[in-house]
Amino acid sequence: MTSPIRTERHDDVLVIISDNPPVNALGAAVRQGLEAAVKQGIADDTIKVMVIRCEGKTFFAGADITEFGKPMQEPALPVLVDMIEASSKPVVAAIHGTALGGGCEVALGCHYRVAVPSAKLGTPEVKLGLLPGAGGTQRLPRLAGVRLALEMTAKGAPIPAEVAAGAGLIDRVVSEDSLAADAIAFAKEVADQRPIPRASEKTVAPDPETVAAFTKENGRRFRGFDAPAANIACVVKATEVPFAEGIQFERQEFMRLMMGTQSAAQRHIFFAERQASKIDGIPADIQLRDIKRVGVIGAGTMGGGISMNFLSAGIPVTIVEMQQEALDRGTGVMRKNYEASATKGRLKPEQVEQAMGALTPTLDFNALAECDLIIEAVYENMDVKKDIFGRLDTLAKPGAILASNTSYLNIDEIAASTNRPQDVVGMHFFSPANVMKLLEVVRGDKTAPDVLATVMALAKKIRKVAVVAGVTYGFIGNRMLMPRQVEANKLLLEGATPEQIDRVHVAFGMPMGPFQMADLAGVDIGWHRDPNRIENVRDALAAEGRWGQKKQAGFYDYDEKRNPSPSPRVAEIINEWRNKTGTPLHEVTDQEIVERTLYPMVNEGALILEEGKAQRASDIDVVWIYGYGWPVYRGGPMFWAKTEGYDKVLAGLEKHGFTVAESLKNGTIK
Ligand code: T1G
Repeated sequence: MTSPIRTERHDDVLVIISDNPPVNALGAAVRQGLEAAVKQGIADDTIKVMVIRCEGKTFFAGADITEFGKPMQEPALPVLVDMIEASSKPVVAAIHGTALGGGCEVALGCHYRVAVPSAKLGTPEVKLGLLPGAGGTQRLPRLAGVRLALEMTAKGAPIPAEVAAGAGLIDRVVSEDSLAADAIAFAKEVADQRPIPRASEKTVAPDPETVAAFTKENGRRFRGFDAPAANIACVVKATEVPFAEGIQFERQEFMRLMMGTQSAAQRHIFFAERQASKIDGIPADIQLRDIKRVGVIGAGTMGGGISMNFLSAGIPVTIVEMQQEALDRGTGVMRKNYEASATKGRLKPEQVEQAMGALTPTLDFNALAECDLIIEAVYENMDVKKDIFGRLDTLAKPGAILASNTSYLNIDEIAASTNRPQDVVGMHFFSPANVMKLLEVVRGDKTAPDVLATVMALAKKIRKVAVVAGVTYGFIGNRMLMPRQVEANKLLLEGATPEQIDRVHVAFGMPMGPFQMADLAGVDIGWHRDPNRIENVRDALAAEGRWGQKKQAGFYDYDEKRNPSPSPRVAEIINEWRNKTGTPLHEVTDQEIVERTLYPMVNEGALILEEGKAQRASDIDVVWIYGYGWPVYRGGPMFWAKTEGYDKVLAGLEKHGFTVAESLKNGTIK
């Protein structure tokens, strides 16, 4: 097998080049090739200096994650980085794309770093439940200081080359299109400079105030995660002990995290997210339809948010409404959202104008005739949607994709109201649609393969994580939400309180529990609006105007700052319904709440898979991580069920009388 590493000589400069697509992951062959090349450079007296650079779209994007959990082949990355740093001849890292994780650590092991302006450096291991395990936690603070090291390791966000240069991590920012030549020129400049700068030989002073401030600022963000604290502890160690001792501590912490369930879960989601974009049975190189202009029907909260995704990606949008007032309100909210991002420095004012400039608001439905993709985002009513798709059928251009943003309704039934069901697909965005990353792409019986592939590819362009769902009521996410809600409502009558059930879900790692979520979304959502027809606790609340946060009263009472507190009136209503339904009281434990609200979701997930309404179990995990706030360190409901143990889940479900999916019974969930 040819090595992914080759070398070139440029006078007395040895250039070591990695070509390991797609992201130059530091797999065994790359490490072995690098080791051999650096040793060659050191041994060759005619070589004065070395440059390490990569072909393709990026510098090393980290250790090869697919090797984790397998026997490690020599040299291990920490050993390789130490060897590069110990070299008696200077080594220059030439960086483009994203120098991430182990790739960033290789660069820190080099004596000098040059980069193109568009390059980024980062140590995102924390997003895999890990920490930089090849000396990054010890070299980074020594080169860039405590604060930046904390930002990069514990939060995992990459930094641009300019910022890295300002922090002393990059010695020169070279021009975008001449990295190879500029790196060689730079190498020649430093070839004879002595002493050779080694990060491990530098020191960094303790800075407890900065550490305390950083930890406090990020308390909420790090809640439930193991890795951030370990990253912080390693950076602190770098300020307290000699390099070798710090490295030992880093190694120990790295192995502890690597063996933990959290990292396994987060690595599962890393690959699950990428797997989700692959559609079974459709070739990866299928011809996609060209989407130059998008039409959106409805300028409400969803329509506006959906439009912003395309405008932010540079795709012009035609947005249609029935009344001028609704149109002005909708486009006004979009501008306000953009301006808010600009105020926070996330957008430049000219980008706001560019995005809003690409928007064509209109009351003329016929303007949609020029669109390549039309997304209907009106309220959930089948007749209204069928009428809209019937009209689109007559005016949309041939080959235009017709999509519905319905959260529940039957896409096949909607498609049947046209003569082009092959062009109809579901695109279920999550509110707020310009923020939430998940997109459920609903594949109808007749949806054409190129329509599905086009929408999945478009999702990447608008920075969404797309998952294919089949036609079933509520698709993947909402269908699994229903058994949870049914059981939560039952548990209220049996003796649990909204606070207890929500506390169990928050302790589990969810951003909020079912009743806090109901109050945020609106207790009146989906309510039949007949105050005389009271069939359950939720109806009783809605009939009393307890519609949630917006009314400062729902399952909780709210103060003017929207802080929730237990509601005596709600306790009364629950009590009334307990008596009305004759539901016996019993002491509800936290474990029972887990067994009756989370296990049924896993069961429903298994049924969805058995019915072929999801391609794979990992897709279900991606839906819950990106659409419903399931804690990523638990890997999603299906992955969690595996770590929990299918037998335990099965026993819990049977104990409470649930009909269990066959695949869960015999442990064959795929
Ligand atoms: N190892 C193995 N495969 C990887 C990989 C990696 N590090 N990074 C990407 N891939 C695969 C990915 O699965 C996909 O495969 C293809 O490459 C393209 O990726 C000791 C322990 C670099 C920003 O966390 O963030 O170093 O689906 O679709 O959108 O301290 O990939 O085509 O079969 O994401 O252009 C730390 C992970 C590792 C960076 C490119 N590094 N990668 O994004 O392409 S831990 C990371 C990314 C570590 C050391 C530790 C992104 C990217 P497939 P893609 P992209």
